[in-house]
Amino acid sequence: MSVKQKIEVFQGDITQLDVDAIVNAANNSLLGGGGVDGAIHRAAGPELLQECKTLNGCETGGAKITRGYRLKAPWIIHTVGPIWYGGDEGEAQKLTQCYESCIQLAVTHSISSIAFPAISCGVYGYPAGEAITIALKVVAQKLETHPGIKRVIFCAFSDEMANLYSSAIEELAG
Ligand code: AR6
Repeated sequence: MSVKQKIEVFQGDITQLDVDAIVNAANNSLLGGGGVDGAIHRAAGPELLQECKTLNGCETGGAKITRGYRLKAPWIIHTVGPIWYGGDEGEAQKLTQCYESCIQLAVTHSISSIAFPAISCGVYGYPAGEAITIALKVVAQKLETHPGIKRVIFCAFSDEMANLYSSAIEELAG
């Protein structure tokens, strides 16, 4: 199976997905927030916050894993994307690290299917096109070296995001 065949787009609510792990676009506290973070905490239930309180937060670009509780997904990988300050503050490097950190945790937990939201593309203001280019590049590279990951879903909330993901996937080789 080619890398391209392992990647798909889903438009809708990430909390509904039946995958081994969904990724949360969290903040440094890991104690919840708005956007996709709020949706994940609501859907997973209060046990998630209890576990998150034991994690001591997470640095930007890093990732930490918890159980999925009431979600279909048994795991949640929480990562913290960079806030967009215009592009000269290492945003691209930090966003790259987010995807790398998530894939690394997926590998160590034998996770074979994973869904990503558009990390940093909401409240944190990262330009969507640039963020999606980074997401696709890092994930495609990592899939080459980690064959245990069989399926990656990019979860778009809007039509516009879904179209951006689809075009970026189209451009992948193979
Ligand atoms: N399913 C999939 N995608 C979603 C969902 C959902 N249920 N809800 C929103 N999105 P954001 P960030 C999309 O703001 O920019 C939180 O308060 C949304 O349309 O959730 O990384 C955290 O606690 C957008 O495309 O995350 C942090 O403080 C994408 O998810 C801060 O926001 C990410 O938007 C993180 O900001």
